[in-house]
Amino acid sequence: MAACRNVTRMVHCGQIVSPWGLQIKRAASLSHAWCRSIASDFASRTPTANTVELLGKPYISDSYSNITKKILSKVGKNLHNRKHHPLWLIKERVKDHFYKQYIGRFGTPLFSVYDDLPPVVTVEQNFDSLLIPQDHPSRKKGDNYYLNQTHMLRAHTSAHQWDLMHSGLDAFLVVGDVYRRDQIDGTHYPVFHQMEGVRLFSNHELFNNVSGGESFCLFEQGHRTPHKQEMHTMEAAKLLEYSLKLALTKLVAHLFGDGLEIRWVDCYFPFTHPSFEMEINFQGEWMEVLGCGVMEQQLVNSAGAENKIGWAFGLGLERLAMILYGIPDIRLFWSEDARFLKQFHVPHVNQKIQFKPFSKYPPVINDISFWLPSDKYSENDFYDLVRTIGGDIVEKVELIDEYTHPETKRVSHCYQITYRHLERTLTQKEVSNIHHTIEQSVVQELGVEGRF
Ligand code: FA5
Ligand code: MG
Repeated sequence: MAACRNVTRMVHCGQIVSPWGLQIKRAASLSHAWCRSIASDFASRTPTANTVELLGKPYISDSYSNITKKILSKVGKNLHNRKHHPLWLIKERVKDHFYKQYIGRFGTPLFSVYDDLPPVVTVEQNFDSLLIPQDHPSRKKGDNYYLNQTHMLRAHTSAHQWDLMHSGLDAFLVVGDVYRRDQIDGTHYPVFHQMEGVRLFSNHELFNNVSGGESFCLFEQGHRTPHKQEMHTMEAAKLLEYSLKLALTKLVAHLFGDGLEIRWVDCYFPFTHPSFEMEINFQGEWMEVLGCGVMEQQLVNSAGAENKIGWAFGLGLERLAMILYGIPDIRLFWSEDARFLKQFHVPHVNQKIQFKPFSKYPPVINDISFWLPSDKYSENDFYDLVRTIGGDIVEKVELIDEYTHPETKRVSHCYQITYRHLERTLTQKEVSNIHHTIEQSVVQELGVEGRF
């Protein structure tokens, strides 16, 4: 117990924050104009007008298709498999931990690792297989990148859970690039990398797992580690929760060592119950690094593992690497600048690295205001458009003012766009050109009325 206190300080804050709930508030479908432009953008690089070829396979475009060229250009980069890239390093560190910590019956690693499953999945894999209802807001076009009505770029590595369980696996990790239309700031990027972990147990295995290992103070602040005797009477779900939090606490303790401040936040996923997110205190702010939970039995059963129970987690590799190596901005992971990449050329994956930022170049900040259209408007459409035109020189987009006209009831939004190049100083002229293109496009594509 005492040793544990030095490793991490756990706070179960009990507050209900649902990422899926947040999406409910933000989600709205794509405007038709934007959709059309993406489709034509798309068509220009395809063999026939309405087909796109991705990773060697053709997909017929339809009204769902909304993948931009910028996003397409990231598919196949596989940063997590590029030796010495920080995402590769962190993947290897986590793998190393799981290999050493969990040994199977024959002395071989318990968890098998899949890090090259293609990112194109069916809508069924991404949603239906995980019990996500047809009308769930996380399916919205405004939040995802669809190839067409049946195929999409995976929005999470959970898209592979069902298939791997169905193939008979009880313990596995999946690492891959995932794609989401999301807000723009230093910790969100439309393409990022997740690691999924799934572990299934028989009742007997579960009891041995939680009562056999060393005790770890998961439940400070009014909770405590249960005694072995008590475990006999605990419900399987409680034991699973304990086993899950134990595994994840050990992982972050292995990665970060002493002095890390973490907390568990209750949340909601359709495929786990109970569900939690882990947050880590990063430079004075709480940063969410993973989602996890006890797997819904209906899901486990449907994958053919009726005699098993289990837990799963999905962690954001960029977020963990940012904390571990002190990387201040998520865009840096895509940098080809040797001043960035060279810092991760270390002989051993567990070697300590503290990223030394090269000088920070000055930002250029411009605002954009417009009246929203009377019909649907989605902030994610706007963010996607800004990212498509501005690329990685856009550091942050913030809604700084929202105004409703007292008589007409029309709503106006004012966003502040921070432009900053990671490798050089931007000129006001080049930013003005980009900003002007955004102004024009936002009117054409999203049907807003400019207040420029
Ligand atoms: C999920 O994606 C769930 N599939 C996780 C899960 C797996 C739950 C298994 C239960 C069982 P969430 O949307 O919270 O959950 O994303 C997981 C992590 O991905 C986040 O904690 C964060 O670290 C990372 N992440 C999410 N969005 C972004 C983004 N736009 N940019 C960078 N990292 C992100
Ligand atoms: Mg989340």
